[in-house]
Amino acid sequence: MSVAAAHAAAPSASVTSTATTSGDPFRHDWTAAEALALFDQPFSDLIHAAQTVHRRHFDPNAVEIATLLSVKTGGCPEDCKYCPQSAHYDTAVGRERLLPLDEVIAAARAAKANGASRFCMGAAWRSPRDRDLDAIVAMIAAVRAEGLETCVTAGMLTAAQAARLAAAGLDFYNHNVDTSPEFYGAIITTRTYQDRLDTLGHVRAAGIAVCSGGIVGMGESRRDRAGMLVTLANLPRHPESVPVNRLVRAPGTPLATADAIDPFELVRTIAVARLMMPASVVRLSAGREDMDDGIQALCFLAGANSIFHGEKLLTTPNARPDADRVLFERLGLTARREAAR
Ligand code: SAM
Ligand code: DTB
Ligand code: SF4
Repeated sequence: MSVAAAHAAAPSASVTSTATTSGDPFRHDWTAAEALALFDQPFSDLIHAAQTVHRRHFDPNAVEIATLLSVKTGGCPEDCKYCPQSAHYDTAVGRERLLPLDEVIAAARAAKANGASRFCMGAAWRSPRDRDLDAIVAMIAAVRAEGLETCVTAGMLTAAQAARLAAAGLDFYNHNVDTSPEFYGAIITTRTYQDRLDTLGHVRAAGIAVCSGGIVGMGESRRDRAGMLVTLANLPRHPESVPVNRLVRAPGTPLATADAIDPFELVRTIAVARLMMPASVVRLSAGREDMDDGIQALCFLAGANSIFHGEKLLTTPNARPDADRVLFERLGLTARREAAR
């Protein structure tokens, strides 16, 4: 199906309606077959279509720079098979304490000095306890005071917890659906897909911008990648940010020896995300450490317009900052400054 056809297609009678209540101009009634048809196009057609849509909504040469900091590392009770922070697996990551506020502020200053506009704080929790939130609220205030957008990812939230984070001024909450509903059970058993959707609903209802995406390269099929994007695009509003992570195969995790995904399939996933969620910021997220510049350039061409910049992701190495600077120069990319909402 061409993009024009995909965008013009009337909702099929068989579609379970998840149509928008927000009145935005975008589709929220995608079927898996439609998403798969986008993936199945010849590569050049797909990239051309995605770049065309990208240009309607964004400066194609501007890429948002976000920096990650793990504020509470390791010892997580969840069993996410990809994650080096899960207490279920014997990995190089140990359980650490919650970072003190002054260390968070120092990291935020360094991130800003290195060009970041967004500072994302991650905690290896199933869900935060209320006293954990006290610390997170203080971090949000301090990072905002440094002139950075704030993002937190700390597991499942109740409606009341989301409201508390909103009152603290949090800009974004990251909570990924990770994969399709069908494949999810092969990756995580300690919380359900619906749990994730419930948290996203609480975040949205609280007025915090939603950051939600997933991981490719976990052994899922193309249909699962399409299904993940259908879940995200059929939310009542598209997430403002959509991270697409390429699995970091962390030693000790059950996915340490997963087959590497074809890099063109990552590019296709970004392109289809761009087509289905035209105005969302799509982040080429984890997995850039050993990604060659040509593939990264194709990801930007396909509509990716955000990256994590800095030595480290949460616990694993990121692409080297000096390599990012050279890549931006070679491609004529600039840092995207405006807020994503
Ligand atoms: N504990 C919280 C949660 O899972 O909601 C927040 C932190 S968790 C590390 C955030 C996200 O990082 C996960 O949902 C997953 O999508 C991504 N992630 C974790 N380990 C990864 C890996 N090895 N490769 C790629 N992405 C990964
Ligand atoms: C997201 O989608 N990717 C980031 C962020 N949200 C929190 C995390 C990537 C983690 C990669 C493995 C690690 O460094 O532990
Ligand atoms: Fe815990 Fe998050 Fe890692 Fe899952 S992804 S094990 S919830 S830190």
